[in-house]
Amino acid sequence: MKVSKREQCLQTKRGCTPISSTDLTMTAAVQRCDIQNPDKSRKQFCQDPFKVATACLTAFCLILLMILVVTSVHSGKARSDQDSPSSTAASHMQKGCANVSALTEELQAVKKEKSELEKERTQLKNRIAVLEATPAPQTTPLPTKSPCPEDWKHFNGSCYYVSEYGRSWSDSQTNCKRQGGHLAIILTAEEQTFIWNLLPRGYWNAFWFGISDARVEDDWYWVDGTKLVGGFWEDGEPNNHMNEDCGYMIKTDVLSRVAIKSWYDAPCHMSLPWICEKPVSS
Ligand SMILES: *[C@@H]1O[C@H](CO)[C@@H](O)[C@H](O)[C@H]1NC(C)=O
Ligand SMILES: *[C@@H]1O[C@H](CO)[C@@H](O)[C@H](O)[C@H]1NC(C)=O
Ligand SMILES: [Ca+2]
Repeated sequence: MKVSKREQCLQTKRGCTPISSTDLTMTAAVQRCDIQNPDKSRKQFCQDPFKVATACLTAFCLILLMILVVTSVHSGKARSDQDSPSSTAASHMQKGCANVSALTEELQAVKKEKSELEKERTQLKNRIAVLEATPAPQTTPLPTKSPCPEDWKHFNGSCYYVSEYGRSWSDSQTNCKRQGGHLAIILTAEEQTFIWNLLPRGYWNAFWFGISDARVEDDWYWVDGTKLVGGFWEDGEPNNHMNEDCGYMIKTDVLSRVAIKSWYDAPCHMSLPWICEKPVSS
């Protein structure tokens, strides 16, 4: 329905004067009270429009204040609620950062160690390669390989052999010659001891060696024609007890007997094991 300008004007004139042209709700309220309560409302409401506005504003202000208070309290509470987790999170972050730097340092240390170990590994590999390149036969067979044939023992440039069965002194010498040697010629205590240590112990284990006085009694000569000087005779030997012209040495079960007092003279036809000697690799 269209309200004419005149009618509007009349209504406005009849009612209260509007506070402002924009305050339409107020105008409407004023118009309503005009209709419903023409006397009382008009006096309370419309006669004092400024009071109403003040009340409205005050209420509005109070509401605003309340809203403000409530929101501020809410947000404050929320902030305080958030505060502790956020602060712990921050500390966690700090710790994490510290941990990260610590771990980075550790990682670098590990990397350094790794490179050093790799260096060491390559060095060791090189050493192994060098060792493998050098002829191994030089190192291993030396201790095992004797300059002497099997069953012969080496000492000071000579090889020594102890027979396992008996022959006469001259047959023993023949046997040694056939093997490229002679009955043992013993010139030093060391040589005597070395040979003696090769011999097995027994009740009266006797072994021919290269000495004889068959040509002239009590004139002892080695098989190579050189004259005996000294010797390692047992006390009281040689005694030519039964025309004994050949020399042997004993190694008995008596532990107190010694190598350098082990020579005896005996009949040359006796069958005894013997000791051969020959130079190294002749
Ligand atoms: C770093 O992390 C380890 C576990 O990964 C933890 O035990 C240690 O307490 C942490 N250190 C810091 C400073 O956060
Ligand atoms: C080793 O042999 C040499 C030459 O035959 C000799 O002069 C030396 O006395 C011997 N040494 C020993 C300990 O028998
Ligand atoms: Ca004799």
